Amino acid sequence: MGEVKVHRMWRSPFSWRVELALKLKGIDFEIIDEDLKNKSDLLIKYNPVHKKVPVLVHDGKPVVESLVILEYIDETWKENSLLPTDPYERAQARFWASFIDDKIFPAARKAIMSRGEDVEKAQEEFDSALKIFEKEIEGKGLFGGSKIGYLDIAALLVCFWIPVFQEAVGKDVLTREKFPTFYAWSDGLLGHPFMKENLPNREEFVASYRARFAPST
Ligand SMILES: N[C@@H](CCC(=O)N[C@@H](CS)C(=O)NCC(=O)O)C(=O)O
Repeated sequence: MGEVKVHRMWRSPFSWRVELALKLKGIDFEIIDEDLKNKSDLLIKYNPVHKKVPVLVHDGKPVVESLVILEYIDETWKENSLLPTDPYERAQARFWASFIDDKIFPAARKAIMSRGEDVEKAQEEFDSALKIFEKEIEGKGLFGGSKIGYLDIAALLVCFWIPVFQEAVGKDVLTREKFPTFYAWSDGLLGHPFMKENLPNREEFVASYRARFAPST
């Protein structure tokens, strides 16, 4: 198995992806908490391009970018596979994971954080990205079938973190009224026994995000 370390920040949703994937695989790992306001020399050495968490260090070798790390984990430890075996389905999973990271999450962040004239435009961008995703998940269960897969882990960014983030900031961007199909799917994922056991405590998360992001009024 070798030595496995994860440089992370507790509040980072991208870090949680890596921790959850390792737990699904039953891999023991050491957590190294990073202070992102004062990054460690090791973090900068391991991730000189982006200088971000998470970084997985396997036997001294760093792997960066959460989606790349998920694939590395899946290829290194074969038990409980995360990606589908079929090449077309694998390609689809990668496509939707990138869509979540490149379109849905930035649009949500913008919609939650923006003020004034930008609010409406940001919300429209988010709505249209989420409607596209809703079409993909409509009537479906977990992407991993009966178990959690790569895209389920990637999608936690939308299912868990966006609702937490919006609650902390006090701005409803992703509501049950507007996106019932999404929430029906998301409730299934968050209600999975593995997620219930391993996701961080929601209230602690809201409090932490509130302290970090809520407007100081
Ligand atoms: N695309 C990256 C995003 C990672 C990311 O944004 N990490 C944040 C914490 S959530 C970070 O390290 N930020 C530090 C910085 O921007 O200086 C991934 O998937 O790993």
